[in-house]
Amino acid sequence: MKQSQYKKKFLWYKILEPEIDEGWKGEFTMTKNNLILCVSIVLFGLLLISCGKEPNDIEPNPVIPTHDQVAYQKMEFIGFIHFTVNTFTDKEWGYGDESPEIFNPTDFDADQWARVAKDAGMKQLILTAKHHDGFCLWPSKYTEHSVKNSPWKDGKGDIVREFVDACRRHGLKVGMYLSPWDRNHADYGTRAYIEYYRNQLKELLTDYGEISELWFDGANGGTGYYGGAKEERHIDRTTYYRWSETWSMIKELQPNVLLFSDAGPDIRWIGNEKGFAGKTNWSTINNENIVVGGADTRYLNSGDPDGKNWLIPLCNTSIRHGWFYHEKEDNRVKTTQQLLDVYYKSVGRNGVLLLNIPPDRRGLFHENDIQALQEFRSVLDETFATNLALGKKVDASCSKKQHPKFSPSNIVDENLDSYWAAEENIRVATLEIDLGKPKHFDRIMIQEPIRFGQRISEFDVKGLVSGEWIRLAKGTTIGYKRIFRIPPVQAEKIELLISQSNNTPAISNFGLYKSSPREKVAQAVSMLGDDLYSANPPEASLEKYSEAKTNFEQEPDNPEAIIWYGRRTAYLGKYREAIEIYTDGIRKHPEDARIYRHRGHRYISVREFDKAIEDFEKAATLIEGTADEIEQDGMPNAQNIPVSSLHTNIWYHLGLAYYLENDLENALRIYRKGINASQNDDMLVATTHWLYMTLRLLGRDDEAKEALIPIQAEMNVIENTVYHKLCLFYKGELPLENLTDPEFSSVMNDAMAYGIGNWYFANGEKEKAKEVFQKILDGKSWASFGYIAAESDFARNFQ
Ligand code: FUL
Repeated sequence: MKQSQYKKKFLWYKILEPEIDEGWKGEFTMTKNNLILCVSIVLFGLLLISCGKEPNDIEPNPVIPTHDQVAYQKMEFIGFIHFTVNTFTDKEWGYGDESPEIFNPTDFDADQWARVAKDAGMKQLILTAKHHDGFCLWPSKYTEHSVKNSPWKDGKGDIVREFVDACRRHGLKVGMYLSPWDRNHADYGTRAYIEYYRNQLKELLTDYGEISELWFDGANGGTGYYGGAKEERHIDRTTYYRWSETWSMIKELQPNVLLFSDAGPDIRWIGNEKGFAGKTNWSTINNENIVVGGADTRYLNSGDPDGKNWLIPLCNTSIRHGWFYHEKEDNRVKTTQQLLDVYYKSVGRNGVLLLNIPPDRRGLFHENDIQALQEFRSVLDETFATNLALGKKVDASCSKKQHPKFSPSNIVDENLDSYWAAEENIRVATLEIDLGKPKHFDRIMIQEPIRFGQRISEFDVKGLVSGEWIRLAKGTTIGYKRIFRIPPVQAEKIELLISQSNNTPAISNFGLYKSSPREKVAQAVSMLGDDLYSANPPEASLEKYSEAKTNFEQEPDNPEAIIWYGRRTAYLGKYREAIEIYTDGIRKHPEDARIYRHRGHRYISVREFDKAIEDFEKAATLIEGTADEIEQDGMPNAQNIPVSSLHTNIWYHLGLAYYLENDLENALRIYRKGINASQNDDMLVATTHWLYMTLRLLGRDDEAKEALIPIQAEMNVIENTVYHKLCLFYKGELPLENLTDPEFSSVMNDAMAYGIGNWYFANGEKEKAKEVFQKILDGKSWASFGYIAAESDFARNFQ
């Protein structure tokens, strides 16, 4: 029974009460009706006794959030506004000598900020009342370095006031960023500055109504104007600011304000400016030894299961590359997909997302930023519109006291206050949701009732798919909210298996969703800064993938099954997932060179060349002294004859990874090994082609020529005809016109085009090379080696 129904029952009793009293007041005769009434009263009394009063909540953990912290976490999404003289100087960090004269927004409108933020779903805005340059957006009486000496509104304006008023009009909470580092102030570095800083805090906390958050940044870059001294001033981060005194002073002025810094005391930095929380993310942490501006960012990123302090993990990032507005970034606003990615890695990992939108020189959010925000919001709303688990039947391995207050069905009522809890002293439990019939979904959302602390540290989600239970997700922490993006699946039952927790496990909500068709997952970011998405795979690849997946599920420890599952996943364009499959495989078979070789290949696809090199070097050590073996082809050639082997593939891809990193000496060393290991003409022409180009780029033209000697027009090349032709062209045995063959697939064309472009480049014809590379980049096959090489060269030479 749901908690709400349970409550209704007690209400009913209360309604009955006065009527019963009325009955006793009147003259009593034992009529049939009265008898029924008496019996009912007795029975009802017995029922009440048997029910007892509502049981207490579960025992809270030793470390729990305050009421205000829970409310803060529930906001989920808030906004940051970086606005100051930097907006007008095109800088990220002002030196501190900027004249207030330059601060003059032409069309300032704080209502526009608040309106856009509100529509995007933000619940609070934080403004840089003062950034590192020291310029104050309010007319502070403690400095002349402020709006009061700017031409804006003839020095009579107050950005902070207008900001606060606009937020209140739109129902947004207000936060302030007051940079501790002040590159303008003459006293920075002395005790007098701390006095100044505290006075400014007092102004902000007394003159502008309720402030919900104060943001204490940890940056100190040393140099600055410092009242004209123009020198470098470093402070001792552990002692200089005397934070605990400042924080106590603040809490006296406004007890409910929440304080952010690396060390809290209420909200902590997540440790990076991408806005990504760790997959394991505890809200608990030990802040005693955290130094503001000098923290271990990995510790901040994951929190600490043994932490004695509850600090809300705050994930801050900017919608643009910089924190302040720069016109040159107008077309580099984060895309909807990038914003969604940030959302899933922040809110979806027990964090609060703080997204910065920098106003431009008009004093307005730029149109491109607004558009990105609006689309982001609408996609998110679409994805989470329908919870497929809502109201479904839920069973649990056990529920505390078998009482409705802890009923498993509370997890599918979308009510954050109700929750399911296991029996006391139980740490391992299972919840099963019956969806009634198979449902399509690709997002899983889980929430813990964090007011009792964060408890769960290991869990699995399984789905009953075509009669078989398969794992859909696996995680460590949950916290306030955990969201998984999984490959689309159709399941009719779901199991949440909690295998580790530090106290009685409890869940407040569970949701399943089908993402908006406008959501995509970027597989990689190109070297030119673009998100790379995979196209929809053909039906045939999906079928083969399903087969490989089934095989893997039947034999999850079989290395062949792992490799094929990874390969088939990669053929769908899901390189990230493939990498995870191999990573899991490496955990099971750390000495199997093949799995490193395949993972390395996919690291190349997603532009993580360092990791690729590491994998191939490891594979190379593992194959030392072993006999080579033929590798089956995932996409067989016309004659269905596999042409590559494990050893040659390791050399070939390792050489390529070095080549892409422009580490040509190492590429050369490896390609020579590849040539030695080649046992057929296909591998020989392919490796020779890359070897030749490497030598040309190194300016070793004679050796390059020599490398081509074994390549003849008559060879038994089955698959790598492109490389064969290119080598003949390099040799001067085939004219350029004969190279472009319309029958080649685009992947092959990229390889061909890259060879030609690079040949131009090595010959000093840079413009022609650039043109060819650009053509490749205009195409869509971003995972082909020709494309990746063109991208790498283009980024290095022409950007
Ligand atoms: C950093 C600062 O240095 C940046 O300018 C920005 O304010 C960011 C939010 O914090 O530490």
